[in-house]
Amino acid sequence: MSQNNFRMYMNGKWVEGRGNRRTLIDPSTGSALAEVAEASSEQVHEAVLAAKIAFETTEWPVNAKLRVALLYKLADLLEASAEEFAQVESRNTGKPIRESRLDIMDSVTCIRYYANLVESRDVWQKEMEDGTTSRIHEEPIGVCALIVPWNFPLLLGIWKLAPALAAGNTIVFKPSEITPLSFIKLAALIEEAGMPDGVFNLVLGDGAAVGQPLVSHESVNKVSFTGGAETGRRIYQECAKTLKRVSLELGGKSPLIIFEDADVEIAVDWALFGAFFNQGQVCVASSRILVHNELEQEFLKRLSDRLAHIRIGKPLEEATEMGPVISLDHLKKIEQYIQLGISEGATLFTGGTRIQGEDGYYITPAVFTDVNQEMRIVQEEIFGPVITVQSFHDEEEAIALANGTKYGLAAGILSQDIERANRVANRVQAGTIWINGYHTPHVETAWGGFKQSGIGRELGPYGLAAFTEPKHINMNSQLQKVGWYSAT
Ligand code: TXE
Repeated sequence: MSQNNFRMYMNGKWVEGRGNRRTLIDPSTGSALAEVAEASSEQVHEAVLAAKIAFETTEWPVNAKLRVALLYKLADLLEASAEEFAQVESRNTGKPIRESRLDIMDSVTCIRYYANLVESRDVWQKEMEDGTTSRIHEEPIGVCALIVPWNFPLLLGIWKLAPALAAGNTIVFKPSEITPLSFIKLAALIEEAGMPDGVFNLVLGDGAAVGQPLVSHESVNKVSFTGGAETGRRIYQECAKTLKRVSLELGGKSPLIIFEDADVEIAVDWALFGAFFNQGQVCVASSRILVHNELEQEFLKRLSDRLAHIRIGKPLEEATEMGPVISLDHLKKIEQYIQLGISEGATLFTGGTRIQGEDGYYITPAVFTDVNQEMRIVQEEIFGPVITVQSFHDEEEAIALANGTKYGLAAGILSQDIERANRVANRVQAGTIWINGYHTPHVETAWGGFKQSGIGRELGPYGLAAFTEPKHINMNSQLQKVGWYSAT
């Protein structure tokens, strides 16, 4: 790794943080991975200032060709070092290497998508009934603060960075304080791609010392945040003070509905994938399984057989199917939820125990049965390998259970009756619904939540719109009198 590794990138230079020092931990061993120097609040201010000056004085906001060329170059550079990035991501987060590889390739695809979208976008224009012409320019917003969590450090960052840059904004980027390594590495590629100074700035640090001064800075025009619901609410309030534009992606409690005509083997396969990908630390994880009562017993039996064979292991080993969770604090939080479920009267059907002799943050996938809709383990996001299984008798009950939380991020429906699946999809309140599938985020579409899962959408044209100000220009080609008031 280069000497730039654990530094920040601001105004085209690598700088040493003057704030807190943090030891990053390898979640698969519990031992130190790296030392990072984080930003002081003064350095946050310097980063915002650099972004503001770059927005006001460079050609970045007005030269789409320059932006498109740079994004294509960045995608090529990232693709060329994909395996290195995957290894860094797995070391820092604990996710199995095969999952990190997917994240990196999805990141490359996303950067290319937004380069192409901007390259092929025309200005909307129309002759109006009154003889004037209207056109709409999509202008960048200005300085954008992008704040991301630890579960998909590179990919969730790219979902914001690629459209924000493509639209012509300048950026102050803050990764999670516990998983900054892949974005530090990406900053080196951004530099290599030839980014003008000040357009992209990387600050390191936690929410209190760095996130808060960033979000409240008067020169930040837009905040795009992915993370916990509580933090999201706090950021929304802070942004209201200066009417900053805000996008929030805040997680969920997503249902997977399994109808009686589904093949049990296939249903279990999707349930495992939906619930335990990335150790269940996924905003759209299918943490609530809703299964038709005729199928419930067979489903549970097959589920526990399959769970017993999941290969839990070291993130960099090719055979590993599940790694550790992100941190000791998070492991304890998951365990507290498991205790809560038991004290609420649910049955811990299987799993939920630490692996003996392991210093890493490993826990076996947990399944709760005998749950009801009011329990906190059904209502609250646990964000780990813990699922609840509820049964239903008919379509109406399935829809009521699916919609019965404050969240509305995603849902899955498994059925051979496509007409019914579409009917149910129309009534489930969620930003993404997979019929006979789960998890795949198609970059051309939309990603985000109904209800308290957030505000706004990422990906597709929606992701670009989140970083633009539409400007309507109406033009009369001749200067004529309006003639509204009587002549004297
Ligand atoms: O998230 P935080 P945490 C959920 C999940 C998890 C819980 C807490 O349930 O258990 O949130 O996780 C930055 N101003 N999700 O504590 O605090 C912080 O430094 C500005 C769901 O890790 O929301 C980090 O970069 N920034 C979620 C980012 O916000 C602040 C993914 C996320 O951290 C800040 C992750 C502040 N005041 C957790 N406080 C999803 N939607 O997928 C913190 N940050």
